[in-house]
Amino acid sequence: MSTDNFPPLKNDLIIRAAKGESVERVPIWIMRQAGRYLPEFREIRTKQSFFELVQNPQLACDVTMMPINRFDLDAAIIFSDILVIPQALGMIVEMLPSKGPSFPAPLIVPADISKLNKDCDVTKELSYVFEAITLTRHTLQGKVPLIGFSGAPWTLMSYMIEGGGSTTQSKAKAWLYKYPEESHELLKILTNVIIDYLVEQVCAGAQLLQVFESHAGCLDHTLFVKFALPYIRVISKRVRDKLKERKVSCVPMIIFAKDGHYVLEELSQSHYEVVGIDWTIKPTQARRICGETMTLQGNLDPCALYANKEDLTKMAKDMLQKFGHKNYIANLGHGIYPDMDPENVKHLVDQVHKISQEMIQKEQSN
Ligand code: 1CP
Repeated sequence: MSTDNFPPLKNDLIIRAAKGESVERVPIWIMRQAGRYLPEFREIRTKQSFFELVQNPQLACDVTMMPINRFDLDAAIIFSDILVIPQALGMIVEMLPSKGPSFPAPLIVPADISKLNKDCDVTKELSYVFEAITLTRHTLQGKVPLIGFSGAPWTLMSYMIEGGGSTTQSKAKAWLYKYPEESHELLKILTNVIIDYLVEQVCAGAQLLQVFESHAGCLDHTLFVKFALPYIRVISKRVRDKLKERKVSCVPMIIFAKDGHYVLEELSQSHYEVVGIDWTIKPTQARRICGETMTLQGNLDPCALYANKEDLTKMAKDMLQKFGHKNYIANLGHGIYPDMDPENVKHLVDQVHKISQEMIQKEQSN
């Protein structure tokens, strides 16, 4: 499938917001918008395993389109997972029902790094993601932009050592204290793969990129500045340089460090167009730290979707007033949960549009 005849983009609100340009209404998308809260996703999952969906470009495209067909969202995000990178490096990752991702053979000691296929050919190993992106760009017919993504190095390293989800990340953190040099070696391997992966996603048709540092909350400022931030910065710089070399236009990049309230200032100076804000951060504080000209994304508590519609409307309005409609992309402060009502997602999306449009019109008439 060709990458040089994509249909023209009809809704570029999120791209304009990311670049700090004016918008008629605030764009909104929802982290984990394609997933288990949708009955059509649960239906397809009765027939296919999670990674069968991810690895089949047509099915990954179909799942990506599910929330787009239902709601007036302003972006699609390619259906995949951050753990495809450890898979490309040769690790086995299984998705266990009610447990989530699991690595039967995690990294235990630094010598295990040598088992990784560190010179893996990303173009080949993850070709199914790039095919899914190209197919989805055509299927979207320019309705909304398509977001590509990757996990950040520290978050991927912690999964590879913990072997799955963990509340403390203590095994992975032990590496940072016991084996700092080898930790840097692993983080560098991941960074190189992530850079190639993001560049290829843009070449395949991704129109924005989000980097997920989901495990920022387990680090302190010193560890984050030493083991996470330098790699986050190298990624944004090298992705831009490599795209330039390939004569491909760069796309806006979003950094989302969950629970990274203690490094917001550093993140806002890391050459990403957008900083994602989790729900624990006061919007006014995020604005003060990151500055008025930085585009912020977030940060409604995902559990607000359990509220009744009237309260949800009030919370959407409050969020818009606090962030302001300029330099802003509405989203949850983390991913949506499986037991949430799709009707409330629709309500939130529509209310963000309605309220922000009124705010903008009112300001223009003054
Ligand atoms: O059983 C199932 O059907 C699997 C559920 C599921 C889904 C739908 C997982 C397992 N991943 C996904 C898709 C996914 N993962 C997307 C799709 C696009 C969309 O947003 O709609 C994205 C962007 C991700 C990214 C992802 N995977 C992150 C970063 C975002 C975040 O939540 O911080 C993380 C940490 C993962 C790992 C992962 N994959 C799946 C689960 C349950 C988890 C989290 C496990 C844990 O550590 O608690």
